[in-house]
Amino acid sequence: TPLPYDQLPGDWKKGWSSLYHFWKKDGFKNIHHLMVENYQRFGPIYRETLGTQNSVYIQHPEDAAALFLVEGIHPERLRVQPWYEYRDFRNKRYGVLLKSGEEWRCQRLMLNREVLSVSGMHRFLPLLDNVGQDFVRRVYSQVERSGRGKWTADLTNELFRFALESVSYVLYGQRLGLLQDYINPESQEFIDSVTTMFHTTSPMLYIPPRLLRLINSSIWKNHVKAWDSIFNHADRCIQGIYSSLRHRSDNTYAGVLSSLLLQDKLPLEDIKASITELMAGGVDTTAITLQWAMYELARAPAIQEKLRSEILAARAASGNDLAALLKRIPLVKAALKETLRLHPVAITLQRYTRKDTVIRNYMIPKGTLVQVGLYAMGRNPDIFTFPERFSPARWLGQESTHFRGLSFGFGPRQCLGRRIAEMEMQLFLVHVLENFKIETNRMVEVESTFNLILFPTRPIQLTLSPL
Ligand code: HEM
Ligand code: 2DC
Repeated sequence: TPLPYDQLPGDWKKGWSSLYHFWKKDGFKNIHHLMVENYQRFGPIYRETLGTQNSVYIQHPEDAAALFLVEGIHPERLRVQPWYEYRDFRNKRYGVLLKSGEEWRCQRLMLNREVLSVSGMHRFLPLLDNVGQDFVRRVYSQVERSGRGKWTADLTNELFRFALESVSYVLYGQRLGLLQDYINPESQEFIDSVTTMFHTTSPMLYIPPRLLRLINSSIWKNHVKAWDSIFNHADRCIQGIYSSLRHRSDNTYAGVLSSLLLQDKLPLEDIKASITELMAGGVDTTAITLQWAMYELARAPAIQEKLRSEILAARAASGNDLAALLKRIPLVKAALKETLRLHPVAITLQRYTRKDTVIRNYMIPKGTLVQVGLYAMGRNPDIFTFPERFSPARWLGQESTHFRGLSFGFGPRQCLGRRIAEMEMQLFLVHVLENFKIETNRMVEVESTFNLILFPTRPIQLTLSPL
């Protein structure tokens, strides 16, 4: 018989003192490292209470499988309270990110058809290819300008611009022009606001935002300011498309938003809410992942060369047929999975259990928040052999991959932007590796810090030289 819930390992009885210790250890920034420590102390399953938030933590693939087996058809994640609080404060609709129940499911299924399905994907492939080509063009012009035959820089903001250009093109069917020298200051403000929004969210995970709102603390004020700017900019983009829709005569694909408006099945305010979430969700996530991918490939030149030969062969065999090209680059796809294993965007996946569930022989009551420690899983030597090694081939060989590639989540509530992200990142690597060698100072190790998603602790200098 399973052991009772109260016998789970962990310091869960000391809710508030845990929060205090957490704060003293600078846990807000290091939550992912503290999780690795906790697993070493308590084992593969433990319970923790931080302030008022009680969760069970797991990290083994088979335990994750057991959790997702009981997620039901309306799965729910941990509620990121400040995001709800902002929308309530400004009287805005929730998009699919924040909705729950039947309304979530219904709208999510509509959106899946546009952005997650295979047919949806084929429609935006050429758009993302175009943006990838423009990035390459921009690098060549920077190389030229440097007068040194190569370009060395912290590419963070360049990649933010690339990512926003990509996702906007898919959503609105129009280019923002962010890969030129002069860019619209509003777009830069949008980029900066998304980063600020993430940074100001993490401290509010454990301190009720309602309280911070009452005392008008600066963290809450900056959070509101960031969302205001995100919503204003998205609104202007949406309005532009909305008013030009009547003048459209041809029926070529004009992006996700037009397609949703023309179908006329979702309320306009709901479309706006979800499009805004997609636009904001499409910047830091892929930009940071691409930065890590280039960092890892720069530190492993032999692997970089293998990817390049794979790409050149795929190009030779498929020419400009993008779908055919993408079928021939398994190692590039594996390199992105491997990047996300070591540098996940989301440090955990979370679900509320829908019924009493046995995990690791403990009885977990219905309604418990269970978190899968993705960062810890990715670096656990019992789960991945030589986890510190960047080795894309591990995804293609004998090693088990069962419930190990969870970077985009799982099941009906998995990442809605997954296909956009994957296509965007694959095509980016295809174009960059076809044209440039990526290098970095291999002595410099970069760690990550938690600001809701994981960011590099310091700027990463990369050098791109034409082949
Ligand atoms: C949700 C990861 C890029 C939009 C999620 C979740 C994860 C994730 C782990 C939670 C899934 C779950 O609970 O099972 C990533 C990673 C990305 C990425 C690793 C890139 C490397 C994007 C992009 C967009 C996006 C580009 C928008 C275009 C969303 C949205 C949700 C979500 C809207 C919420 C879906 C829902 O609740 O129904 N993402 N994401 N993500 N992501 Fe992403
Ligand atoms: C953060 O303890 C740590 O994809 C918390 O594109 C648990 C948690 C809950 C939800 C996760 C969040 C973490 C990380 C960021 C995620 C988010 C769900 C969606 C969001 C993973 C792990 C993200 C980045 C979306 C954001 C869209 C937004 C900008 C509108």
